[in-house]
Amino acid sequence: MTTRNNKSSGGRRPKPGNGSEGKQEQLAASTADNTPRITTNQGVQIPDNHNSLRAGVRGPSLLEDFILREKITHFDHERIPERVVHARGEAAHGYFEVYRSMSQFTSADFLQDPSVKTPVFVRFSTVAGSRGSADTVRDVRGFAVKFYTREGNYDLVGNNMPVFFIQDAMKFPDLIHAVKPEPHHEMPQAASAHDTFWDFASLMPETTHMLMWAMSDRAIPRSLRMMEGFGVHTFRFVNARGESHFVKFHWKPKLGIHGLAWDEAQKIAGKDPDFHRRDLWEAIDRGDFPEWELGVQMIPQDKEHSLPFDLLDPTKLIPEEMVPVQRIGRLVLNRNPDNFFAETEQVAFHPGHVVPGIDFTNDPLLQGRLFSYTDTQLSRLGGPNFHELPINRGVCPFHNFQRDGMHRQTIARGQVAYEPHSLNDGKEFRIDGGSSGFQTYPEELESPKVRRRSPSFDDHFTQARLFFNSQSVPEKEHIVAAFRFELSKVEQPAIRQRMVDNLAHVDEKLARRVAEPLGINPPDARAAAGRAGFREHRMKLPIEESPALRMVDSGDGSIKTRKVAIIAADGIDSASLKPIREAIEQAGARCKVVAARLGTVTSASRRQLEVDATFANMPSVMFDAVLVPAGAQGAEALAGNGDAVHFVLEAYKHCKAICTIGEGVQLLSSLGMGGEAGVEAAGVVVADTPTTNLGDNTAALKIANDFIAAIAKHRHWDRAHTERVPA
Ligand code: HDD
Repeated sequence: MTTRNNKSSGGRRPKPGNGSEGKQEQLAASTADNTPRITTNQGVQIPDNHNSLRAGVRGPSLLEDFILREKITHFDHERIPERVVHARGEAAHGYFEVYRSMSQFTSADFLQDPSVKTPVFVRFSTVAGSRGSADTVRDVRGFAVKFYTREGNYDLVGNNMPVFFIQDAMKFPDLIHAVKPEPHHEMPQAASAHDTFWDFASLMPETTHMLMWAMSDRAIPRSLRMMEGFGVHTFRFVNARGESHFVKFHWKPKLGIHGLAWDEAQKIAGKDPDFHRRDLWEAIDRGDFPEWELGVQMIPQDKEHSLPFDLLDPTKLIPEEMVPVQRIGRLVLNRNPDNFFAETEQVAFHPGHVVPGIDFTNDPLLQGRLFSYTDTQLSRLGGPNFHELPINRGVCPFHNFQRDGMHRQTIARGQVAYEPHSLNDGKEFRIDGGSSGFQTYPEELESPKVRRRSPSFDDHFTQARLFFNSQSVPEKEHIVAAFRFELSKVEQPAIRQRMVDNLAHVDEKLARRVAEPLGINPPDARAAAGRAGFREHRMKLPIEESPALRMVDSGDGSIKTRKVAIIAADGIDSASLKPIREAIEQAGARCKVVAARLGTVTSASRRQLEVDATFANMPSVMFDAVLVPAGAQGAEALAGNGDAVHFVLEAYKHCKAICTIGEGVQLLSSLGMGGEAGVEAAGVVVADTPTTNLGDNTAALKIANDFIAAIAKHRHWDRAHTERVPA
């Protein structure tokens, strides 16, 4: 192997001058390419990589064979423990730039100068599943950002939901034991729909707010590029004068916040378990760099108690209508990793990796996290020197007197490894305070030690209600359906009952509807109130709804990077298809021609159209929209092909934009509802074949624009008659 310094196998190396090259150059020094020669790890050339050394061609292998021994030994030890949570993940390199100096609020170096681009490495993850589990399971998504700043690494280790299940780190092992596969038979994989999770959740009403999020479409994102991120806890900004503001961090995706249909998510888990990973990789690879804006909600130190809930309680969010989110910078992901293990697997995040100007609060969940993340790397990465791994190294120098340990790489020179000392160059060296470096905010604390929850954390339902009330009608329906699905998988009726009893404190009707198909009694709010752990002091919020908590209508209305399937068969009309395809591609969508088999299809005018995928290898669940071309013979062939019909019907069921041109409408009539129900449904564009041969493609553009508008809505959740389409 030789080290290398440019070409990337997956993504694109950023052009010089974009700011993230400092980290890239550092990584390049540790990066190796394949060469035409192979050697042992000691550099001795290996002449034969097929045969072990043996006593005679049919004799036993010899222990002497150091080449075989080294190869097998290395292989035997290739695996490291997967992360105890967030095991399944994918990551990318990029940069962050601040829009304006935030010096009024924080001295953090990377938030001062808009001309500075700070390199970042971002890892997304699911929480409960193992490393090989499917991407589209119902779960929280991790959103961890490592900023390689000039003053040290800063990690913002957040999720795609702004609250958490529990209030105190003491309960984290219990929560995770409950959600992970059950210990006796290790089922189910990557799913919360089982007894132990809901047993725990129903006995811990503080989970209620987060459960509402986890049952919403936020838990089944369409793409990692289309989800929000949150720091969850309240952190602290501290400026150069030592003044503090409480701060909540948000990541706002440029492409909007979009979810999958649950049936779609489940099918994708089988059809393409790497759906999110692939989507992220491919987008970056073709130059569609994902972007988020960093938002902050800030509250001055002396206004700590001005809100009707406790800022230290991680089961609460600050509604944006109460404290607006200020967008202060931009995150761009522009390069795929070169090696999954070396980068994505070995990256070690830690909420305790902070830089001067950012500090913690006393949130008891955060406080526990500050211990856990270094600790877990010790068993995961095999010792205390994981900061020396290329992906974890800062871009600024580091120096201290920590020494040795497994896999130490730095060769620290000199006689002294302690402080104070005088033996280095004869001068006395001593660190004894001072105003530079990381200064902990000197918060005053005077209270007795107690092992008790603050009463200000007691209200477990008001914000859960706010979340539910804030959803659009289809989003509420999805929450009801998700609760029903999950609880229907719970074998113990008592657990189902306890859960719906709790839900009655969020919304009576929600609880009743969830309970209906579950074979249990109607919800009993009073029973819930009588149970241990139940608290409801009902904070007074100045708002009843927070529109910012909805997903519908988010984003900039563009269709950039949406995937459109053009389904095809011999005899389609390629002339009318061409301008429509061009228009939607120009608007940023990515089209693929899908047919019964690979190769080409022949249009009615004898043109050859390249086929990108088949109905079997890229079913409708891999796309956001479907375009059915005109052409009598083509439409007939498609309507006679069960896979093609299923493709369109499934897209219809999953509320995706559908456009049929001319005779292509035949596929919709297969809905079997008689009449025009499908044709008139929301998000379905039915167009006559435009007469492009007259050189006037105004009609084609009108069809394209209608289709673009339908795709931009992402999914038409209020579409009628979807229940008539078999899943
Ligand atoms: Fe955690 C990983 C996010 C609570 C203990 N956590 C981990 C990752 C993310 C989060 C995104 C994956 C990082 C990566 O990609 O490598 N965790 C959160 C959020 C929490 C949270 C947003 C609540 C607001 N976590 C939490 C608690 C504890 C942990 C309360 C323990 C007391 N988390 C861990 C861990 C992990 C981890 C065991 C597993 C792998 C790792 O740290 O590096 O230490």
